[in-house]
Amino acid sequence: METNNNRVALIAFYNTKALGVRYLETALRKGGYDVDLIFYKSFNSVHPSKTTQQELDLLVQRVRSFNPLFVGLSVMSSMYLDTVELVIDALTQNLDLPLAFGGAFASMFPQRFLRREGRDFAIRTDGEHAICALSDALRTGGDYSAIPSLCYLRDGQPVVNDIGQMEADIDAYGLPAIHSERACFIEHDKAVEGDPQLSTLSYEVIASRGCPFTCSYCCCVNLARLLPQGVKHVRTRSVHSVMEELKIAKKVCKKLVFVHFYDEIFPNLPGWVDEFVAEYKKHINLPFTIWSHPKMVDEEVLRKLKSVGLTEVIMGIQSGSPHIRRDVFHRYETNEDIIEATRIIHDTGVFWASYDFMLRHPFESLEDLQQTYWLVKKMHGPFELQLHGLNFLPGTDIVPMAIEQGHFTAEEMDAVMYASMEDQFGAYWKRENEPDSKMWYAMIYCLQFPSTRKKVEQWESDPTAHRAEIDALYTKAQQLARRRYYYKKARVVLKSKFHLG
Ligand code: B12
Ligand code: SF4
Repeated sequence: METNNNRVALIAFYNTKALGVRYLETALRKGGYDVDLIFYKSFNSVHPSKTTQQELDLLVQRVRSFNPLFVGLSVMSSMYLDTVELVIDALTQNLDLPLAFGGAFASMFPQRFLRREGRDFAIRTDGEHAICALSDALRTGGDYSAIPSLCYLRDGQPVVNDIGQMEADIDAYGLPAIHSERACFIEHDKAVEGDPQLSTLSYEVIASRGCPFTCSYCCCVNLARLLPQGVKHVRTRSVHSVMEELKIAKKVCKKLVFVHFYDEIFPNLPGWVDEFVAEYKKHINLPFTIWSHPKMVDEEVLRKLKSVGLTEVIMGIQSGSPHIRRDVFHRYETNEDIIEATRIIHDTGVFWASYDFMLRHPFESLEDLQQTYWLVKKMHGPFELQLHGLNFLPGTDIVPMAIEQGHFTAEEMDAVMYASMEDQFGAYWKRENEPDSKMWYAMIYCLQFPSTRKKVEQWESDPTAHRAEIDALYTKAQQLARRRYYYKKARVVLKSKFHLG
C-alpha cells in the first residue's frame, strides 16, 4: 500500500559520531527522505553500562512522535548487543514498525535480526543504495525481494540477497552528515535535542574503507570476504572529498581542536599524501592523529604528515612473540619490522606514539609474554603502551582456532562472545589466577616511563625476587599514565589554540 510517509529514524549505539548513520542520512536525504538521527548512549570503555528503562521510554516516545516509515538500527559491534536487544524489544512491543539493521556486525550475522516476516530487514555492507531502495519499496508498497544486499524472511526462511550496488569510487556516497539536521542524544535518562557532535573537540573522519591485512581477531578480513568480486578491499576517497568534509566540520564544530583519522590504515596511494599535505595545510591546519601498521610506516610520508600537524601515530603491535603474531594473530611482520617502524616514528619527531598490545589471552604462554617484554625494551621511545585483553569477536578467524585448539568448547565460546558488555570490556583472560603473568604484564607496562623503566630493568634478571616491588611500581606507573593523559590532552588544546610547535 502506498503512503506519503517519507520519514526514516536511524539509531546509532554508543557512538555520538557514528559515521555509518551519518552517511545513510546523506543518502536518504538525497533520496527525498526526512531523517531523525538518534544517538543512543555514548561510548565508555571504562565503565560501559546497559541502557535503562527510562532511556528506552524516551526512545519509544521520540520514535512515536516522529512516526517514521521504519526504524534503522546500526549494529556496528557485538559488544553492546544486550542494549540492542532491549531496544528491539521496546520498539516492537510499543510500535508496530518495520525495523532495518545494518553495520559491521549485522552485515556478518544478518539472520540474527530477522524475526518478523515482512517487518524485519538487514542490509549487508555499504548501506547507502540499499536503504534508499528499501525505503522506496516500503513507501510505495513495492517489491523489495530483489534489492541487492537486502536480507529478509520469506515463508519463515531467511533470504540473503547477494551484495551489490557498491560504489567503487566511494566519493559517490557524498559526505557524511556532519551537522545532522534533526538529531537527539539519549543518555543518563535524558534526551537532549540536537546533534551531540557539534560540541566536540575532536572530529572523526575516514578517508578510506577497508583494510589490506588479515588479522585473525578482527572482522575486517571477514567483511572483505563478503565483497563481490572486483570490489577492492580498500577503497579510498579523493583528497578533495576529505577536505570538503573537514572544512564543514571546522565551520560547524565550533570547539574543534583535533582531527582523528580512523582509517584502518592511513591512505598511501601514490600522490595522495602530497595532495593531502598541501590541502590540509591550506584549509584545515589542526593537529591530527592516524592509525598505522608496522608494514606501512614510511619515513617520507610521516615527515610530510608531521609538517602539517600529525601529532600522534597509533600502531598495533599486539605481541612480541613471533609465534603468537604469525600463527595465532595472522600478522606477518617480524620483530625487526616492528623495531624499525618505531625507529622511524621516533626519528620523524611525531609528538606521540601509541602502541597497542593484546596480552594474557588463552593462546599466550608465559614465554610469549616475556618475549613481549624483550621486544618492547628494544622499541624506540618515548611511547605510550595500550595494553588490552583479547576480545573474541563473532565471525573472526580466531574463534574456530580457539575451539579447535581446545581453549573453549563452542558453547563456552558463545558465552564469551555474547557476554554482557561489562564482562566483554573487562576481558583479560587469566588475569586473576596467574601471578607470573600478572608480574610480567606489570613489567611491560613499567617500560613506558623512564623512572619505572630504570627500576624494572634492574629486576628483570630475577623478577620473582622483586614481586612486591614490581607490584608497587606498577601502581606508580598507572599514576604516571593518568598524569600523562592530562598532559597530552592539554598540550593538544594549547597547540591548536596557540599554534605551539
Ligand atoms: C572506524 C571504526 C571505529 C571508530 C568509529 C568512528 C566513528 N566516528 O564512527 C571507533 C574507533 C570510535 C570505533 C570504536 C569501536 N569499534 Co570499531 N571500527 C571502526 C572500523 C575500522 C570502520 C567503521 C566505519 O566507520 N566504517 C565506515 C562507515 C561508513 O561504514 P559502517 O560503519 O560500516 O556503515 C556502513 C554500513 O555498515 C551500513 N550501515 C551502518 N549502519 C547501518 C544501519 C542500517 C539500518 C543500515 C541499513 C545500514 C547500516 O551503511 C553504512 C554506510 O555504508 C570498523 C571496521 C569495519 N571495516 O567496519 C571497526 C569495527 C566496526 N569496530 C569494532 C569494535 C569492536 C569497536 C569497539 C567495540 C572497540 C572497543 N573495544 O572499544 C568500539 C565500539 C564503538 C561503537 N559504539 O560502536 C569491530 C566490531 C566487531 C564486533 N563484532 O564487535 C570492527 C568490525 C573492527 C574489528 N575489530 O573487527 N570503531
Ligand atoms: S591491521 Fe587492524 S584493521 Fe587491519 S585487519 Fe589487522 S587489526 Fe584489522
